[in-house]
Amino acid sequence: MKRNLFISFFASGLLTIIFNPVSLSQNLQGWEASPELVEKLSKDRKDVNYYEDKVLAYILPDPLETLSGERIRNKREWLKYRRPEILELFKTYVYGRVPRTPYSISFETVNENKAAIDGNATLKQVDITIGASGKSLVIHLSLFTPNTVKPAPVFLLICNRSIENIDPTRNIKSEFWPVEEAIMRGYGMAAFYNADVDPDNYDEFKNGIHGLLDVEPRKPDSWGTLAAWAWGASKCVDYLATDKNVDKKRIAVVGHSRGGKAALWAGACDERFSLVIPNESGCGGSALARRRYGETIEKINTSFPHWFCLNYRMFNNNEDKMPVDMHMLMALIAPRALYVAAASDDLWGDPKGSYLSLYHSLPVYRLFYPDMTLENFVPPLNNQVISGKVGFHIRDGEHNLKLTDWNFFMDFADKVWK
Ligand code: GTR
Repeated sequence: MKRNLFISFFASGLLTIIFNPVSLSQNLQGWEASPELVEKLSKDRKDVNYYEDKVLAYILPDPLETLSGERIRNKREWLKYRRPEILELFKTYVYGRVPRTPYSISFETVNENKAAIDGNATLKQVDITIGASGKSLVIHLSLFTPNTVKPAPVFLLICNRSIENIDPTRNIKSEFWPVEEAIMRGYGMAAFYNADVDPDNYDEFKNGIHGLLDVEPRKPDSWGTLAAWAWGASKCVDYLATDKNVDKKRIAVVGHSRGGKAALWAGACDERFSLVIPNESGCGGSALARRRYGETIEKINTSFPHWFCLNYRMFNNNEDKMPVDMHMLMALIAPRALYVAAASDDLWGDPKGSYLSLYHSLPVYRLFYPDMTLENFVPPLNNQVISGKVGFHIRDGEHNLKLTDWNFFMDFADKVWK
């Protein structure tokens, strides 16, 4: 058996990862990208790397060493010094900072049905109205809670797909938000549509919540659209925490792809989320940027100039200069629960880089739970791995959020929440 990963601590405190290009055999140790798929995708996009052996050696910043070179030795030091420092780095260089503009917030239940889902659930549709600068916007939150479990743990989905995917009437049922299945398992399901908070296009930040709160001229670290969606998820928790049907100690934030990036950032910023689930969130989400595998910072900043703060562009083709990488974003979730999911055909989103982020967040998790361990290779397809407060699966097939993924999320929640 070949080892594909060596980890060594240098005197500088930098965590060094050196990849050996020899591949692991598929079934012996874990998942690897299908060579046929790699060939096919590489033919279509010559400018994108999908070959594992072309991933160059890289050095990850050490989550346990402060910018001034001090070693973090325990959870107290982590929470006091390094966690706030890393959070600031992500605000400054990646997602941007929420402006301090004052705003009003109010909640109105516009529809309530205590006999939803064949009498098994209560549906509430709540308008969350945000007011500022003489303008207002409404986040339409839908919430189903099981009638047999009160208060119920709840999954909040940041919906980045079309609004039919979160149909509160349940005339349209989508695997993207499988309410019926969750209710049967004793979980509540909440969702909001990301565009209620901020439209997903480059509009010079004139619309959505930016149009209300960005009263000062924008700066290189002003928030982008992903941070706006994450903020919207927090406004939903402001409401959920007031609802007697909801167990406010057990609220998860879930997102897929761009919604997954926002979910991860929401989880980092808002400690009221006790479980954070980025599904196939790839570049700017769960995947280590320094691998430059699939989508890269330069590509994402070009295609989606509104997602991140301007400072993030400094790292276009310059990933090694970033003071953070995504393992540090995951570390911000500790000691809370974190579940990372990937899909085998989604090489654009770098499944392996997503798993490695989780793996390299463990030194921080171990400050809280010393026994947590993970293998240093991606688990086999459709196998959930759980260690303490973290979990991972890679599902076979396309880039999507499916019932299979949700079932794994609920299996994980069963363990960490119950
Ligand atoms: C892609 C984008 C990814 C991912 C995806 C999605 O086009 O490059 O980063 O966010 O969209 O949201 O489905």
